[in-house]
Amino acid sequence: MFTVYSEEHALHAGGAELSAGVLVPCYDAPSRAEMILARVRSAGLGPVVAPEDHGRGPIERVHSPRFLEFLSTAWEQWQACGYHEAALPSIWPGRHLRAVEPDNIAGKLGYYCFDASTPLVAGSFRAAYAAAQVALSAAARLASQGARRERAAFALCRPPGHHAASDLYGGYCFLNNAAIAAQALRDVGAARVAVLDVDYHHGNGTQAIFYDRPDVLFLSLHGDPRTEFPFFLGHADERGAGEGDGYNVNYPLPRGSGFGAWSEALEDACRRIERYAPDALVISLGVDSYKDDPICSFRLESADFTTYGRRIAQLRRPTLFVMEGGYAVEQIGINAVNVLQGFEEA
Ligand code: OKP
Ligand code: ZN
Repeated sequence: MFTVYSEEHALHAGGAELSAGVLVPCYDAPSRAEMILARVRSAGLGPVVAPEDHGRGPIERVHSPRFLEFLSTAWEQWQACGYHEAALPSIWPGRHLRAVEPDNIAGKLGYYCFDASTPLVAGSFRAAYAAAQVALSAAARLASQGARRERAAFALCRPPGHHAASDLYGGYCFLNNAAIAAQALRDVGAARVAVLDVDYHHGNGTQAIFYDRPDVLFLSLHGDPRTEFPFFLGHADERGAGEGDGYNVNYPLPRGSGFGAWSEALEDACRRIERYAPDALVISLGVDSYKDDPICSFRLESADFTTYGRRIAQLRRPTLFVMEGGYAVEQIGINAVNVLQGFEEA
């Protein structure tokens, strides 16, 4: 399987996130991507290539121009106020307030960012832009005609993307790599695309982006938002809206769920994907469902990742794997590559 990887992910680093009332080193550290890359190489998964630059056009198909303008200039605005530490919001337009975009950067951060775990530093936008290009370049491999066409590709993205909506970032995510790739696949001729999100956390951004559309089916297995981040989306009764009614499927699972409950939900998701018969499948591949993940509670073993990779392959669709979360850094490469190897051996 082809892997697309950009070293520019490392430009997003050095921040701290607010956790349990204190600033702690970011869980989304550059070492995550480096560990996955090392495993891709040592396992002999296949060639590793750098992304091509597809420009801002395909990103603008998903994210609003104002949001992109904000993200690409936020660091300069922050610095102009005399701040040197990573930019984090500390106020939000919560209930009973008015979500009108302020002029001041401190207000803008709360307007465009939904949590205090996503620091923005000098290189954050460039890293996020590179991750989007990684996803687009991997998607292009599935869509290309002739000898370059692949059955599957791995977009080794960092920072992740599935929490980012059209004009909102957070949850370590700035640009929604999986959504940008899914839209790009639509734009080159796929009539229907399914996005299956297996990250521990609900893919609230991806859900929001495609919520009213029947041409992109979104399915997500995740920790129940009643107890798990991102708390404010991901319930089972969110089924899509308008023409998109019936094309959003959530599987909230209780804290501490093991592979039994998890793979039952996956089986239901796979049957729905089969019925939908998409022209392409995008997997939001978070491996934070692993038993030793420091911020998650599911109990998957490393071997379970191979097992479910095999099941995804049985869908027999052109498949794009887009890296999302996973914070047990020592095991992250093994778990991610196990999914890809399981897929390849099926
Ligand atoms: C991103 B992805 C822990 C708080 C965690 C953010 C979690 C983001 C997960 N101190 N808050 O879905 O893996
Ligand atoms: Zn996650």
